[in-house]
Amino acid sequence: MKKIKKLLALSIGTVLLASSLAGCASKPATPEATPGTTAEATPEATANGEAKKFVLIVKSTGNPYNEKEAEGFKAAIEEAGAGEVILKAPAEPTAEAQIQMIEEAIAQKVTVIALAGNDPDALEPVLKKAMNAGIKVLSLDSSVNSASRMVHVNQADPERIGRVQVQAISEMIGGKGQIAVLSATSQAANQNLWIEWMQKELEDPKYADMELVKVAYGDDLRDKSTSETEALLKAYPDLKGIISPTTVGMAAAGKVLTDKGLVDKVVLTGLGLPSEMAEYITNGVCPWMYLWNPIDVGYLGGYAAMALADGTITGAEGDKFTAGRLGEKEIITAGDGTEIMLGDPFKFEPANIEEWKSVY
Ligand code: RAM
Repeated sequence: MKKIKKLLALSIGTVLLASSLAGCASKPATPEATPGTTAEATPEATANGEAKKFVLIVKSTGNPYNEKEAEGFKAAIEEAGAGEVILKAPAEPTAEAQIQMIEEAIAQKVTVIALAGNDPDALEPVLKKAMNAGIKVLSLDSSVNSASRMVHVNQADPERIGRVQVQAISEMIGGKGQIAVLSATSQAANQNLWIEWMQKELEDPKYADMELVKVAYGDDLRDKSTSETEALLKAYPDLKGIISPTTVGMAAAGKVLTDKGLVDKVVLTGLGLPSEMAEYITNGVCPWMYLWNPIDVGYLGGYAAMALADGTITGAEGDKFTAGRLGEKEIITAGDGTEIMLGDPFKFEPANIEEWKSVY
């Protein structure tokens, strides 16, 4: 049996308690055995006798974060024996590419479409078409607008995710100097929301000596994220720090700063994948960073998909379901829609990065 480690399920209460002192959970739970290793159950069938089909469309290919998310989604559906899993990833992180995949899923008469949206609004017509055809739709990781889905699976509180990254960089640079943000695409709902919270945090007078000079977009593409980092360094020779709220941007910026020998001159923090960032946490380019478990984002999405498919939940506030090893989850209202919250971001630093780099 394939041996992939996973996060021990933590109750939200435990995480919040652990995080209340540090602003974020400082120590992730201990890694343990594989998700989805329970004996395979027989797939459930729909009323017409066909196996239920669960589609996951991630943002794009070539991003290990998305692969981990897909791994968790697949593990959830398979351990419950709920039906067929169809994993899709467009070559580019665009709405157009996802629209085409959603049209295909509608034609295949799938049971559920789960997706990390590449645009909050552009997918609305095609996702409404899917829901009108009886397909259950949910977003995870990156939300689509509330008219386009029944519920959203949120990795962590966007306000905390945004604010904690500014607090971190301020501590790293002594509260003084120019900073920049290296984001994913300009349409990504998750990054855009986190950046809004960063900007709100920066309004606090305690950051009066810090200046956000630019938000650059690497589009979650390695090459573009690399060239955008280089462009930032060139345009702002006094730059003191980069916040990258995307795992792709983090890894690219970590490499650029390392290759240019900028350790201790320009610091990096943000949302990084331990497997990609261990090197840069160890060499000091990134003193510490944050993330949640992307396998769990997918796994929770998988259980939410099954609960929508069998009618346990409709996406309404107060609906409850059991998400496998993550335990009971309740749907809450957030903004003008509803969502299911995974937990709180973890802090990764020299003391725990070795333990986590082989997990995700
Ligand atoms: C990238 C993607 C993903 C985001 C993480 C933090 O992998 O943009 O959507 O949640 O970074």
